[in-house]
Amino acid sequence: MANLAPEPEFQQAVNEITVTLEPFLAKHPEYRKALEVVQIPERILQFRVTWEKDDGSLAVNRGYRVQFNSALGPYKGGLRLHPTVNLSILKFLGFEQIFKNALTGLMMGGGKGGSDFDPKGKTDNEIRKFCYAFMQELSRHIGADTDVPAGDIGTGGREIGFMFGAYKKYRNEFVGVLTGKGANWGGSFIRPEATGYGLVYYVTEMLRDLDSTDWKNKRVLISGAGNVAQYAALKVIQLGGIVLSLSDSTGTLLASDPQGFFAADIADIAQIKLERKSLTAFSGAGKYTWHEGKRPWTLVKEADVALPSATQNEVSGEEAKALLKAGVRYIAEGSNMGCTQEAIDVFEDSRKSITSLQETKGICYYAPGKAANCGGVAVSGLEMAQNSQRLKWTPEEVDAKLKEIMINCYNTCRHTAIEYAEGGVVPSLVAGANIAGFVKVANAMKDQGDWW
Ligand code: NDP
Ligand code: 8G0
Repeated sequence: MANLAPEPEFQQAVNEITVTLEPFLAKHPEYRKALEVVQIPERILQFRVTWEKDDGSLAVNRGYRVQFNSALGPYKGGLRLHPTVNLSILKFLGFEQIFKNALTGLMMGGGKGGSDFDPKGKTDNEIRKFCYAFMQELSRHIGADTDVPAGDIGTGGREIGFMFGAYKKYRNEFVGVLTGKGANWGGSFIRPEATGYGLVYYVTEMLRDLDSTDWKNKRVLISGAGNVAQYAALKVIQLGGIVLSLSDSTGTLLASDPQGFFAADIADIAQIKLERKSLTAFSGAGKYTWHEGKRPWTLVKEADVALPSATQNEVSGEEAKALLKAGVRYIAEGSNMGCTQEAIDVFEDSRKSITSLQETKGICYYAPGKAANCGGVAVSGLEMAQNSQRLKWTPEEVDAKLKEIMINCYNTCRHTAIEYAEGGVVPSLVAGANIAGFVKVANAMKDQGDWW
């Protein structure tokens, strides 16, 4: 084994795949070669980004694009702008993206990129200068049929607009090279909503399957207050559920009202986040309590569903136990790798412990991000399809396609788990997602001569 720099997040993602693939690999040992090959990115780009601050001084950041796998289509995945960005994080995100994109059923490869640039405390003018400088280099390496980036943490519609404008100037092409574009200049309807809505559609299938129930009066803990969390919360409310919490990197807001969060308050929070401010800037008129520096998972005595939607490793093993104790029966990741391996073990052990569907009390049914949050990239795939045809589908058409993709994804995870993963009355969605995504990609790689 080569002596490589430690990459803890990437190693965590590879380990999870390796362990959950084992039942499949035991039956089909020839695929072990594919697992070895698929772990190495096809290409990694690293570059310098210098940009000018408002006071005229120079700032410099690291820019990256991990072009991980193109067996199923052009590299596809977001751009993260956050001070914690490094190659371990982008490799884990790019690796997960390969299998997630396969699970959408659309033709997209996997990639991820970004920069250690911190949008907080920057002016809109500085953000624009950074985006142009970042795209000056990235524009040489991407293209509508090569690599199609999008937003992610710290990169929303405003940043995608600046990056698209920069690409167009540097390359003199108006093409679908980025997704998450404005709805009036090439973007798809429902792309902003897609990840949060898709997450809720996925959990709808879990609720139906395990308990023949729906969202009505379900008490839902949500972390994060960004794109994914906001739209997940709005969809839960629309379907009759009760949103108990939202959070950010500074703390958690808990609803004091039995009705939970109000949609109008989520709109106010969206505006605060657009201005890159902390949730402490939200007044809430006495309807909420603030828990400084806390995550939501240990703050309530009872809940039914948990939707981590902020960042990786945001649920620890101890917090997973607290969720089980609070009666949480469903956990689905809006964030990528939202749960630590210890947390996944707690949920998966609870699933394995039962022997009949009559005694499912006390289990927590877990859905991994690469399945539950694939709605975002799926609608990005639909945006690419619309761009290629130079036409536009209605919001209703896109929403219907998103729903169908999430239902198919759930069924694929479930059926693959039943076919390959170790028994258990309730299937392992994490094993099902990993096996189904991997087999699809590995087969395409074999056909294309990537392994033999
Ligand atoms: P946003 O930037 O819109 O929001 C991120 C939210 O998470 C903010 O509330 C932010 O808090 C919080 N957060 C970010 N980093 C940390 C951290 N290190 N510790 C605590 N809180 C943190 O991002 P998105 O909503 O787009 O993304 C959220 C997650 O969902 C990410 O894991 C992303 O990869 C994943 N995802 C996103 C998709 C999309 O379409 N956008 C698709 C699929 C997955 P603060 O405001 O204080 O920084
Ligand atoms: O649309 C995308 O390619 C995209 C953007 C942000 C995050 C993700 C993801 O699936 O994690 C995809």
